[in-house]
Formats: sequence, structure tokens, C-alpha cells
Amino acid sequence: MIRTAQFTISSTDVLRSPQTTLPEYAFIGRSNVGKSSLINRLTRQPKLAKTSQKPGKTLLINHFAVNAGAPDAWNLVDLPGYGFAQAGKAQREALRKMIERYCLLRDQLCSLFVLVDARLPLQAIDRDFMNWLGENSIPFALVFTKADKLGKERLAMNIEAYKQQLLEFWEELPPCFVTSAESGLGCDELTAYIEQINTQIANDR
Ligand SMILES: Nc1nc2c(ncn2[C@@H]2O[C@H](COP(=O)(O)OP(=O)(O)O)[C@@H](O)[C@H]2O)c(=O)[nH]1
Ligand SMILES: [Mg+2]
Repeated sequence: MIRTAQFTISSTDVLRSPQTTLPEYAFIGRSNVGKSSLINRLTRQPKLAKTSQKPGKTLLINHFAVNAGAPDAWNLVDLPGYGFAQAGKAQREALRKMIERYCLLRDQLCSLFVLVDARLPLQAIDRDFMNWLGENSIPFALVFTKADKLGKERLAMNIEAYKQQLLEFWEELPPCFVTSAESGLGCDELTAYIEQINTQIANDR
């Protein structure tokens, strides 16, 4: 259960991220895919993470504290979107570095959630990023967003086709979630998944 959620700090580099040992989960994906909206839906706080119709707004690592002070506390991170075409080359490169350093150096990162638009087929930029995660043994789950924008059958067909595309070059699929920040679809499953990992970590300690 997510009972409370607060914004804590924005940072420009993983080394300036809050020093905590709490389990951490981060949302990543192309600019405008719905990262901030899904964070707001999960936490039931419509204004927690800034959302925008214009892509390329979040240029910082935004940290949020969930259930702060309670035994089941954990942290949530809204990473900048990758591959925003209209950003200049230098800015895209700086963001790529920021993202890669966070993924590689954030010890308490339990899982990344890679968000992809449920309406689109596998995009090269997402494929490359997920392959990079695999090569670096960074655990991640796949989250399909904006499911409300498709009819039920079309949605199921798209998800199935997407998974088949992944299986062309992977032996197994990552955990997958089909979500909508609009309807709340998939949010309970996503929260349950996080809690399951948290419980496992607590038991291992
Ligand atoms: N219909 C629908 N629109 C969404 C959903 N999630 C995000 N959006 C819209 O997509 C745009 C980008 O969302 P945002 O959360 O700012 O994306 P971010 O750049 O990945 O953080 C906004 O206009 C949102 O209202 C969703 O689940 N359903
Ligand atoms: Mg955002």
C-alpha cells in the first residue's frame, strides 16, 4: 500500500542523489510516454510529479519518498525521458550520461520500470536501452502505458505482438505490466510487485 508520498529532491547526478539505503524504484522511458502521470496515479496525488503535454520537460532526477518513516518505506524516482529529438545533441548526450550513471551506480536500485506506449510497436531506442540494461545486469520490468487509448482487443493484440518482437532476440520476457494513468489499470499490480521485492529484501537482511 502506498499511504503517503512526498517529493524530496531533484538531482543532476547520481552522486548527489539522497544518501539512503531504502529500496528504490525508478521510472524511465521516452519523453511523454507517461512516467510522471503514472507516478501520480500510483501515489494518488495528481500533482506530485509534474506532467506535461510538451515532451522533454524533466531534465533532472526527481526523488520521491513513499511511506516515509514507516517500516515499509521506499523511494521512487522519476528519471528524465530519453531520446527527445528536439533537444540538442549536447543535451541528449548529457541526459544519456545522467541516466546511465544512475542505473549503474545507484546501489539501492531494486528495479527499473521501462515505460513504453501500448499503442506503438517496439521502438529502436527502447530496444537499445533494454539491451543495454541486460548487458549491464540491471533488473527491469516493462510497463505499457496509456492502455485506455486502445480498445480491449486491439490492446491485447499490440501487447502480444510487442512481446513476440522482444522474443526474437531475447530468451525470456521481463515482468510486464499493462497500465493506464487515466483509468488506474495495472496500478495495483505494479504496487504489489514493488512490495513483493521489498518483502524479499527485508527477509534477506
Ligand atoms: N489517455 C492517457 N493519457 C496519458 C496517460 N499517461 C500520460 N498521458 C498523457 O501523456 C502526456 C505526457 O505525460 P507525462 O506523464 O508528462 O509523460 P512523461 O514525459 O513520460 O513524464 C500528458 O499529456 C498526459 O496527460 C494515460 O495513461 N492515458
Ligand atoms: Mg515527466
